[in-house]
Amino acid sequence: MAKAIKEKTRIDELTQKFLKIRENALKKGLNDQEIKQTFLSTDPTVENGSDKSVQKKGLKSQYKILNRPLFQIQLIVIVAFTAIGFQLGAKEAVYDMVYGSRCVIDISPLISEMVRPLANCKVCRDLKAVPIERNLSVETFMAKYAFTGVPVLIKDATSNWTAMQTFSYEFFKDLYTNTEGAFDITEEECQFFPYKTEFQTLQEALNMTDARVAFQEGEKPWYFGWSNCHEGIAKVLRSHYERPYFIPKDSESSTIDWMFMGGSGLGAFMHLDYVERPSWQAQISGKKTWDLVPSPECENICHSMNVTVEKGDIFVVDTNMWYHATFVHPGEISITIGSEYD
Ligand SMILES: O=C(O)CCC(=O)C(=O)O
Ligand SMILES: [Fe+2]
Repeated sequence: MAKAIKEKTRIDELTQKFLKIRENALKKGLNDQEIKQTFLSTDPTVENGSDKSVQKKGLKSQYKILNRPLFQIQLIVIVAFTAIGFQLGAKEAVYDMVYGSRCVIDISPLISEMVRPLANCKVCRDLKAVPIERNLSVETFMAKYAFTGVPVLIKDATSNWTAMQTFSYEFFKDLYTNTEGAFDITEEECQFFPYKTEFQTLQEALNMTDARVAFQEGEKPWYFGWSNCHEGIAKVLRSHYERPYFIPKDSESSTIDWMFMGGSGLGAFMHLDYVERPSWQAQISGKKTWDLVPSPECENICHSMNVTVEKGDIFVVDTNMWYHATFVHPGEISITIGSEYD
């Protein structure tokens, strides 16, 4: 127990130090995109976020950054802390504690936070509410939302999906239990977010007592999320939903589906993700409110907003650009499925 407390204190210290370093780096005017490129690759075609032209421009100066003494010192400190973190086995703990967010880049999330590309605050300067659309055309979606960083709620967008009648806790439980290797691959290659539960794996989460599943009195609440990377499961899931009608047919969509499921109250706590692309999320059941907060570099320019997503709606948001938290409304259990697009 004492060891665990000591370790937690060390992780806390480590976290604080990392966050401080990043704050200082930003204050000193370092460009996140440059730092990211320096860290992540020597491949200047690696892009992240929505405004690709801006990022390409930023790449020119990426090599200069290595000559900055401040950056050299920071680089050493970061690498040292990361090494300590990994040695302590703290990667996962730090990850859960600070972020619990989606991440496809296999590096410490603390580094992710330090090297996150700066958002283009112009896109949200005049935005006071999340736009709501119906019958959204592909052209309008592409022009106004797809890669601009402006979130959008599309009403009644899932009407012909059989997911609406099919997805439930029992459906996922049966699907995973009856598909060989599904739980194993989820544990090894996908992500599982326990949020306000004690579960460590999807298998545990899909093995609750009936009383808890039904939120009976005295039972602990639950809300969790996971990604699917099992081909067979993906096939089944995709037989129940389609690419949202407003996303162009030739857009490259991720093969990974994300599901979030649970009862009323806080869903995901406020966080920012480190995924390569913007996402859509369809509300299959229940009602959920998203709180959106601009990233720190935009906080004096852009406004925080919230939007309530009802059954049948699809919400599109760049989760790399907007801090987000979710709250499930009382009533029907909330079930969502989503993915990324390009
Ligand atoms: O649906 C939720 O509760 C959280 C979703 C989320 O964090 C995401 O899609 O990035
Ligand atoms: Fe997220």
